[in-house]
Amino acid sequence: MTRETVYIIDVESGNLRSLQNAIEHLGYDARLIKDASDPALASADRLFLPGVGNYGHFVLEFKKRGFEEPIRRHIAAGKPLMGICVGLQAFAQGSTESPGLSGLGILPIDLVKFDHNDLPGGKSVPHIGWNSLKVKGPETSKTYYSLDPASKYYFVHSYAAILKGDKQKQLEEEGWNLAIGKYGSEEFVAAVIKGNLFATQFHPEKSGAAGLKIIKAFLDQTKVSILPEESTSSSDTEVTPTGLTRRIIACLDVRTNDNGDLVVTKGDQYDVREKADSGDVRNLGKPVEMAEKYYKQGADEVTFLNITSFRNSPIKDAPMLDVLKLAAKTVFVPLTVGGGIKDVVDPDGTKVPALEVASLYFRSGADKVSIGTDAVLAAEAYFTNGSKGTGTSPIETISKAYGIQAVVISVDPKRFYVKDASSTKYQTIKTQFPGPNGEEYCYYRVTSQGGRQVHELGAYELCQACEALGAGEVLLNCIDKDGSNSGYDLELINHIKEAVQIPVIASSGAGNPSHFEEVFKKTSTDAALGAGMFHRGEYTVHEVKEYLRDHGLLVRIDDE
Ligand code: 1PR
Repeated sequence: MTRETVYIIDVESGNLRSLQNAIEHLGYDARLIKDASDPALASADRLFLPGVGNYGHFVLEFKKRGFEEPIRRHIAAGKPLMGICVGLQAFAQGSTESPGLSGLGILPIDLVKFDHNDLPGGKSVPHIGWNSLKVKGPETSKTYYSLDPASKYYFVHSYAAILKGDKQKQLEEEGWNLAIGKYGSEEFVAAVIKGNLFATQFHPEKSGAAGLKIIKAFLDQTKVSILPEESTSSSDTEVTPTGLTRRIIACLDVRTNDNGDLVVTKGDQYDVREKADSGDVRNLGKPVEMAEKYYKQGADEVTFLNITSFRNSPIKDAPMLDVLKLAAKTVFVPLTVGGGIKDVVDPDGTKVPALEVASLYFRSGADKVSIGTDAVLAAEAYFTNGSKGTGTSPIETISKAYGIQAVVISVDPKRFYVKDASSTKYQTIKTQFPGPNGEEYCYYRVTSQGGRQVHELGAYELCQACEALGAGEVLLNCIDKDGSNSGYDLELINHIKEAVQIPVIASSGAGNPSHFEEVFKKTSTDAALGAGMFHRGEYTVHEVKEYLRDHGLLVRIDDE
């Protein structure tokens, strides 16, 4: 049977591969339209307009490629169009992210940045994670393409169509059906529908089974009605201050073993070789299969770290590109890839800038790239340069092109004890776990090259520098805790949460579900990552989530 083709407007903004994969998974063909000269643009019936990253970059590129008039004609002709994320934002009038630049002005609202000071103790911006939405408006006759307020959807954005004053009423009076999201106390447009125009601020292609249902409903043009009464019922046990669920990430450390096979491995304090017998690299399974397994178990994100990339990974051979491409076909939650995101030189001498390396990963299905060694180098250069960026570091170049939400820094700190706070220029903490000589203070020195090189720089200062340079999230490992199964370093996590406003992912030390409960209850971490306990089969992600739910924490449990 021939499959029907639908079209995706390609403004070269982030990961379009995943949307294409989701559409194909649902039984349709998806083709990209790169500019207005493509005849398919006029003849297409259903169009997708996805976008991530910087508003100004997206809108300018959209207009430069000649899409504005054809898209207006498509909408005026009553043909279906679905915008996603910045693809929704483009319909607004403008955004404080890019002052002076007009959007399409179809949706009469301006976008503004979420307010970090909205909650006591601060609210992380960007808004990253799984949140719910509510459907407003008259109880009947509304059509919502399977939007379900009992489900959770994946959001990643700093700016939003925030509903202030009587804006919601005004939009509804103008015929916009709204699904409303809430981040802290700020209510914003999570999805809109008016006639043939449908747009979501969240990423349905990254929202597991619940998101796939929405894409399917749009593809099939089945506008299922949901009554607000049905929708509000929820078995959630906790109301988090932000509205976000407790995000659980499965992490796969990947490298080639001594036989040359790409395997998932796991270290103890970063040592990945077996202690006994052979001393081989520990082989815990195949990366793509394991990613798929964790997706099915309900992981909210999957992270791949190519842990030996620093040794030299000519871009042509980058084995992780194939891992990403394959994983993105079946894993419909966000994928992060790290290791080797830096300026590289191919064997033939061709220089490949980090931005291009990252672009290859985004085009292969990654949503975020994670930068380790180069983040340390960039932070050192930042301080040498009088607390200013050089404009050339990978953090800066990638976040400028793809948005800060696409750039994670992976921090590999080691605890370092000092006699008192004045014996170092770095920010210290008074620890509950004194050092070998009774030292009551410590800070965390950062390392690079997988812990091999220790730098005279504090993790607190590193994170602040990287946030200033344009990083959007911190993956906070801890070498002392890695593989220990003894729980997270709670002091480190609280220390870094104080340093930055961007989200922090707690990593290293998870050994059982109670460690996840502890890190969410005793710190303000935005997410928690586990590796060894999942890989060794001791617990599934689903078991961790059930445990958290049974202990009163809000988690996403996908219904498929
Ligand atoms: O420096 O930009 O090329 O990136 C290299 C990446 O590889 C960095 O993100 C660095 O953290 C990672 N890496 C390098 N060497 C190792 C190693 O283990 N020998 N792994 C390594 C880091 C740490 C965590 C781990 C948690 C949870 N892995 O991601 O998964 O500690 O483990 P647990 O739950 O079992 O305790 P660049």
